[in-house]
Amino acid sequence: MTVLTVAQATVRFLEAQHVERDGRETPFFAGCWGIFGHGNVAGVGQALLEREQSGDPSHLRFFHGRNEQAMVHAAVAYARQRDRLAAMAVTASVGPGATNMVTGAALATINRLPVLLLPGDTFATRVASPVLQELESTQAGDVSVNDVFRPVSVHFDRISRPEQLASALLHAIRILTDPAETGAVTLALPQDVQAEAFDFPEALFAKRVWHVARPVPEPAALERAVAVIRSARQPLIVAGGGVTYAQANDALEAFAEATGIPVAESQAGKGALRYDHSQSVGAIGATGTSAANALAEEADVVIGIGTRFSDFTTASRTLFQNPAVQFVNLNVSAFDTHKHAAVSLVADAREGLHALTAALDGWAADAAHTARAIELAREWDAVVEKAYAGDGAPSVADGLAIQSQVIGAVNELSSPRDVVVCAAGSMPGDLHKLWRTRDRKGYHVEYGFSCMGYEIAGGLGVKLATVDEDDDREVFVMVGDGSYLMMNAELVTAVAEGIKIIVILVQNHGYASIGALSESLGSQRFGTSYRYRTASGLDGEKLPVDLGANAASLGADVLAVSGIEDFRSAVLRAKESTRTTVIHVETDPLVPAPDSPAWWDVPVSEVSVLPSTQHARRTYESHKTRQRTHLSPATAPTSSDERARHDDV
Ligand SMILES: Cc1ncc(C[n+]2csc(CCOP(=O)(O)OP(=O)(O)O)c2C)c(N)n1
Ligand SMILES: [Mg+2]
Repeated sequence: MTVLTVAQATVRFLEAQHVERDGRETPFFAGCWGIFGHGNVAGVGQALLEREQSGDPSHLRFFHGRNEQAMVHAAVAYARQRDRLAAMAVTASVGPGATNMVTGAALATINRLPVLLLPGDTFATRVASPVLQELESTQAGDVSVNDVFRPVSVHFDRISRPEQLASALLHAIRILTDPAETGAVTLALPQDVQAEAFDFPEALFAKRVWHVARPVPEPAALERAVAVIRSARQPLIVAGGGVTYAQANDALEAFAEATGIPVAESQAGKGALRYDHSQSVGAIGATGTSAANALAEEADVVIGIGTRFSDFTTASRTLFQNPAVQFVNLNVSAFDTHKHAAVSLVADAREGLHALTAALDGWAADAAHTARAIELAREWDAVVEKAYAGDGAPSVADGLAIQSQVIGAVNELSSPRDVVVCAAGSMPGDLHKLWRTRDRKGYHVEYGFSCMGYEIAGGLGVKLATVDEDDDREVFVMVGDGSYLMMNAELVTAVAEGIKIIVILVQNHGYASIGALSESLGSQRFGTSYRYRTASGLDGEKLPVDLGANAASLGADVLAVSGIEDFRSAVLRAKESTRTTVIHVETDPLVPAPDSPAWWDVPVSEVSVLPSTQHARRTYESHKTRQRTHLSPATAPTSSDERARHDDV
């Protein structure tokens, strides 16, 4: 037996966890982020210190973040870059330190990315209640602020007795390492229990290897899927993040080439296939390419692979307009395979693709269909070329760059394996349709939660992962001024850790994204730009904010540029540097990227005194008529069957 505190036991246990997939074994926990307060300083904090001073090279590394939410972002980005085969823990104090992590927890769970959250909790004994930062609930004696983690965690537990720890830890790691279940796992640790000693069985700390499953498809399910695919005349693949997490990119390419089926990509799936593969039709949905969206409109069979089919991917269910469309969904989670009444193929993406390729041997989509897809993709690439060059854009205010030129310059000046990181604002949509992804890990846009403030912290997590894997990639963080203002403090952490990221800070004095959305919905860009208040509202001059000076004050190198040529040389200088560098560039918020011929459902007021809103409501109602339910159960057709399916409305 080993006498340790609950916190010491937790840290020792985390150090001993490993994962194995495809015969490759690695430690699962790459470190623990933390900010200390009275709820964790003498518990988890002491345990981390003790291990750091032990001289043991396998001790759990400690990373000191500046904001709890940002620490979770960094941890989640790390796990994504490592294809979920490694993760991080995050410790926070009681009260605000803990609740600051809630947004990060939701982001992790929605994006299906593992993170272990260890919020401090108030005394289990309650001897001195209420302690500083304790919520006193008249409704229940056993509630603390940490109960808000329950809906946003895939698993929540509170360790109120040391005896509970062993089974709770094992359960936590099982879920974190299960591709079908993973997300945020929260173990709330009351401050007194963290410091309490207990005689733990030694076996708890033995090296443990968790085998990350690659479930194979059930033969009957495979047969059903194959029958539907064989009946297809205009099939389309929608690749999601699951393709990359399963490292199924080569299997996808082989499947696409064997069958001639074009491949479209969701945000998380971008990079599933290189942009210059002839069958890659790029982004799909509300921010999709004209190629992917035209094929989606006509598709009779849609093969979703590792995708959640979010509203951005389906253009709020207006994208797939063929009345006979049916879906075949390959996913490791049955929760996703059943969406759109699909034929369900529960399996690891790589295993599933291998099985489909073998079972469809000798079958291919109509050659004319593949040829059309290739032609449509070429047409879109010409649009990208023009957008990168700024051709055909409306006239731009003096000296300002256009966002699509900025994206083009970063794409052209970065190496194929470099990583672009983004999360919210107008850039995720522009990147989705315009970024030329040349490597399966080259595109990291968090668009499950699209959380403003993820960018810099996420970039730091990605870069840490590349350093740990000895994988020489530059990380380009694309961040708008709005997101930057929300959360920039991890620049300090990047400087402290000597971790280099390149931050492209796009200043357009407010929200280009929500501004354009607001205008399209009849709300006249109200409250979307950063201006002085005047008698008529927030419509005065631009504010004298200098975000470059702000970044410099945090210890980053800053290159303030004007115009696109200046920007290009700054990117080259930033690449040469070994230090975290922020390139501050001003762009014109009123010049949009090439349009996506797709809609996004954002409801407009049904009644209003404003003519702009009344007009937008009429447009909204006409779009609503195109929304589909996709409820008809998928069935393989009989030979003479020209099925009329009745999905609509
Ligand atoms: C935390 C959070 N709050 C609000 C939103 C809604 N939202 C999405 S984009 C955006 C504006 C982003 O502004 P900026 O970073 O400057 O990017 P731009 O739109 O100018 O490209 C807002 C408020 C969000 N996604 N996340
Ligand atoms: Mg902005």
